[in-house]
Amino acid sequence: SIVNSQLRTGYHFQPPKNWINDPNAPMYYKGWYHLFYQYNPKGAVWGNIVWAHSVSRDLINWVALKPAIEPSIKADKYGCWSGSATMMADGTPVIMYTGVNRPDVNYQVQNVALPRNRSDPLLREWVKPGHNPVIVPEGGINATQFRDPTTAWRGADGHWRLLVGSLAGQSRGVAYVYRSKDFRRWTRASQPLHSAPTGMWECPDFYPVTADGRREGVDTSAVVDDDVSAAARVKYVLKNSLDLRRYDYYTVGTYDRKAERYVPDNPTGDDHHLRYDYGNFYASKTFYDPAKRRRILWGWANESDTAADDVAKGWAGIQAIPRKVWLDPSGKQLLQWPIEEVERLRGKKPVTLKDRVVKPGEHVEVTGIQTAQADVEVSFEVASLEAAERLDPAMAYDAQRLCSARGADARGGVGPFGLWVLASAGLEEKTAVFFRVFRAARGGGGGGKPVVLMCTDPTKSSRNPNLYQPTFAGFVDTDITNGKISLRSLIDRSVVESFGAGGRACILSRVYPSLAIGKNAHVYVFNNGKAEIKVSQLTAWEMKKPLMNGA
Ligand code: DQQ
Repeated sequence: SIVNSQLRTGYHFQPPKNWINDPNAPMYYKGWYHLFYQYNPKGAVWGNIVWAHSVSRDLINWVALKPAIEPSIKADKYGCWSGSATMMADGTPVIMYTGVNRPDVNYQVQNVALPRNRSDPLLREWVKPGHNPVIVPEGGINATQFRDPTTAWRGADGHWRLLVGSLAGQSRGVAYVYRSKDFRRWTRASQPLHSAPTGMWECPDFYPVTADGRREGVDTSAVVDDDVSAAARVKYVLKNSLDLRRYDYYTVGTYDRKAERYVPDNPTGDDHHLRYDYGNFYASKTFYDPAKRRRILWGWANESDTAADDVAKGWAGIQAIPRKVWLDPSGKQLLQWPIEEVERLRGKKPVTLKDRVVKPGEHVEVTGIQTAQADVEVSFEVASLEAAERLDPAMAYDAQRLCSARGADARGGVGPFGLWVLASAGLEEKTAVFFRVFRAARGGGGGGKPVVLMCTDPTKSSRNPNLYQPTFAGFVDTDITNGKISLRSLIDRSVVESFGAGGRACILSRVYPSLAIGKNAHVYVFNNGKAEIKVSQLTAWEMKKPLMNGA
C-alpha cells in the first residue's frame, strides 16, 4: 500500500479492520451509548452489509460486540441497510432498518428488530419478529429507492410517525411519512413530509431543537402538539443525505402537525446551501442523549485514497467525532461542537501562543508537542478589514468554486490565514485550514458587508499522486466587523476535522501525507494576506488514544 499504516486514525471511531459506512441507531440505554454501523465483515470495500455494534460509557472509549443485525430472514437476505432506534413509552428501544430482499435488484423494505433481553444494558441480541417486513413499497413508490427509516416520534393522538427516504420520478427527493399505533401496522400519509428537486434522499433525519438560545437538546417525541408555548420554544430540522452530491444538507423550519408537513423557514433552503459539514461527511444521524440532555450528531467520513489502497490497508471509513448540535440564537442555522468528552483525551501539557502577530507572508510553527494526533484551538484577530477583496457577485453563492480558484497559496487581502496541519518540516506537504474575508458588492443587498469564507485545501497534503484531494469550502455566517474569529481543528493522522467560528461552519477532510507522518507532522499558523493578523490565543494538545474496539 502507498498509504502508510501510521495513517490509521487514533481517536476517531473505527473497527480493527474492514469497510464501514453509515452510523445507525445511535442511542443511550441504561448507562451505555450504543453505536451500530454499516459494516462489511468480509473486506475493505462496500458489500455484505450487516449492523456492527459497539458500546461506550463516554462516546470516546469503545468496546466492540458481535454484529447486532445480520441477514437472516427473507426480508433482509441481501443486506441490512441503514435505520434508526426509537424508545417505546416503557423505555424499550426498537430498531427499524431497511432490508434488501431481492438478489437481482436492490428491492427495499423496512423491518423491525427488538432486544431479546431488555434488562441487558449492552443489548447484545436482537430479535426480528415474524411480522417483518412492516413497511413495503406500495402505491407507486420506487422500490429500489426506498430506505433509511428515521427515529419515530409520537403525536398527541399517541400514534407513531416516522420518515422513509425516497426518490419520486427522476429527480425529486422525498421523505414519506408512515403512521402506526403499535409499531407493527404502518400506513403511509397521503402527503410526504417534504420533497425537493435534489435527487434521492438517503438517511433523512427530522428533530426538534430549542429556539430560545439554550443549547439543550429536545427528545424527538417531547413536543406532541401545537400548544402555542411549546411551538414557540422549538423549531424543527430536516436533514437529507444527497445521494447525487454525497453531502448532508439541512433546513430549519416548522412542523405543521395537522397537515403533517414540514415548512422550511427559508424557502430557498432546498437549494441546499446549509450543510452540517462542507467536507467529507455523509449519511449522518442525530440522537437525543437524556444523560446530558443534548442532541448528538454522528456522521460517516469515507476514505479519499483509492479502493486498491483500502484493500491493501484492510480498512476503510471512520465516524467523525460526535458533535453536539443546537440552534444558533439567530434561528438561521445550527451550531456544532465536538462533544466535551473528547477533551479527556487531551494531554496534560498543552503548548500555547499568545498575542503573536503574524505578518503578511509569514508563518509560525507551533512547537513542543507531537501534532499527528492533536486538538488545536485558536483565536485570530485581524487588525483591519480594509484590505478585504471584493466578492465577485458571480461567485457569491459558490464557496467551493471561490476556494478552488483561490487556494491557500493565492495571496489575498484579508487572508488566507489559518493553520497548516499535517505539514512536513520542509513544507513540501501541508493541509491548509483557513479563512478569507471578502467585501460584498454594495447594492444588491450586499451593502459592503464582510463575507467570511472557510476552506480546507488539501492539494499539497501529500506527494502521493493517486489521491482524491478536493478543496472544501463554506461561507461562515459570523460577524467579523470586530476582526475576531476562532478555529478548532481535530487532527488525527489521516483526518482533519475543523470547526470555524464556534461551530458555524465545519469541514472534515481525509488526507494521506507521505512525509508528515507520526513525529514528522507539524502545525503552523500562516498568513498569506496583505492584512496583519494576530493569534490572540492558541492552545494545542496532544491527543491520547482511547480504547477503540480492541484495535
Ligand atoms: N448506505 C446504506 C443505505 C443508505 C446509504 C447502505 C447511505 O441504507 O442509503 O449501506 O450511505
